[in-house]
Amino acid sequence: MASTTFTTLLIALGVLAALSGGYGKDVIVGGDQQWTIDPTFNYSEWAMQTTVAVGDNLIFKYNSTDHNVRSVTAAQYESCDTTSYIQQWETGDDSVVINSTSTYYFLCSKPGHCLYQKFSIAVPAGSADSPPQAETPNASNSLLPRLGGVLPLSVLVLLSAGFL
Ligand SMILES: [Cu+2]
Repeated sequence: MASTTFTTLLIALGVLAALSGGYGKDVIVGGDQQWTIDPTFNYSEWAMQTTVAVGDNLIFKYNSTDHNVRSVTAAQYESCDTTSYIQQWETGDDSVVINSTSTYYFLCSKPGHCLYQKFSIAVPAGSADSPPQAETPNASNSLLPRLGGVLPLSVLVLLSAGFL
């Protein structure tokens, strides 16, 4: 019985560790709307209501024949300049890793799309290390992807508990 209690404790600790950070969350750009052109959907508003931290992934889902994703400079973003870009994605299911605390600028470079299909998102300094405050608004969204991190950890804990 004592070892069962101990195993349970280990699993609880593992779950706690997985939930408390270290695992970036996946954020689907536009939510259910995904990445498309729709004059009634404001991506800037979506971005303002979305919290991202270093280590998170922005997931762009779209029809790759109709749209693409570009990260651009602030000036290119403001003027919808599509002559150049920092980076481009075009698979239709792209994962963009947030790897620095800065403001990211995204747009679709298909003709005319930038008018509605663009947003900037600020990644606040220190957001990767300040857990509760930055995470609260997305707590329900971030839980599911993180369960992926809990499973392997629990298996590890179970395995090691078997050798005790
Ligand atoms: Cu587009």
